[in-house]
Amino acid sequence: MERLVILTGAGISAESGLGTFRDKDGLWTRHDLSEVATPEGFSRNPKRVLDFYNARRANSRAAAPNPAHEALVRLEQSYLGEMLIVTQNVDDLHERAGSRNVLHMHGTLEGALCAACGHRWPAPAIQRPQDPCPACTTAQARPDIVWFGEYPYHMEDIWQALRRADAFVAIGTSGTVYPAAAFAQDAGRAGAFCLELNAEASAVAPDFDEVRLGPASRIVPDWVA
Ligand code: BJW
Repeated sequence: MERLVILTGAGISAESGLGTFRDKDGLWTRHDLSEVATPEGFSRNPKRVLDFYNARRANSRAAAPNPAHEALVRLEQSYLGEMLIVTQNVDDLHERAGSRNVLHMHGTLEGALCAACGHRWPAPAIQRPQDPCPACTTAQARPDIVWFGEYPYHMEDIWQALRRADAFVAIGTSGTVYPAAAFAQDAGRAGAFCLELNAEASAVAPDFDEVRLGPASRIVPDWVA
């Protein structure tokens, strides 16, 4: 049975109107990542971090899947082998398009996490610093997002899938954030054919067997067809 692992990044949701991080006008050009995407930034100023993610959650809820998300649903429905989507994205556009087998390695905007006891629950539209944890009642509710310096989710399952993959495809990711930036090397070393689909060649393009450039809404449906 053929096994396919697809890694997606912010570029696949760009044409749904959700900003990327490192492109011109990307989120990290307007926000200091050490203040909004680290546990230390959250300790210093929880309100600033919650405001940042409340706005991101509202944008995500207002967005709709685009033809690239939809093409991956068609692929999953017709694929005769095993297909896994590993996304770095914290939006839920893959699920809302209809994809079934999706792992969110950097967490999700739709989740809340207690920084004190680790309990998880569905995030309200607006998270506030005084929100109590439903389990331990302390007021340290944060978004269920993996920040810099934190260990991403599902890593054992992801590495196992990469080791067993016949093909690995990365879509719309700059290849600058680890461990995801090393996935093409990991999969290639295990024998997978590696394909990059991106607007511009990523920082790790030499790790791929083939690179196809263009907007995700065009090149992903073209690849799936
Ligand atoms: C289009 C397009 C269109 C545009 N069509 N394409 C070496 C080894 C291991 C770790 C490290 C290491 N060196 C440093 C580290 C630590 C750190 C790290 O990587 N730092 C780098 C900056 C150097 N990593 C971590 O801390 C991670 N944890 C960790 O490493 O734990 C220890 C560990 C070690 C070894 C194994 C396992 C674990 C955690 C990283 C957490 C990242 N968190 C963020 C923010 C939270 C989520 C959120 O708020 O949304 O996640 S950062 C941000 O970057 C976000 C993204 O998921 C992530 C990746 O960004 P992405 O998706 O690639 O977006 P962009 O903007 O960079 O690129 C967009 C791409 O789309 C571009 O290529 C465009 O061309 C393209 N594009 N429009 C197609 N229309």
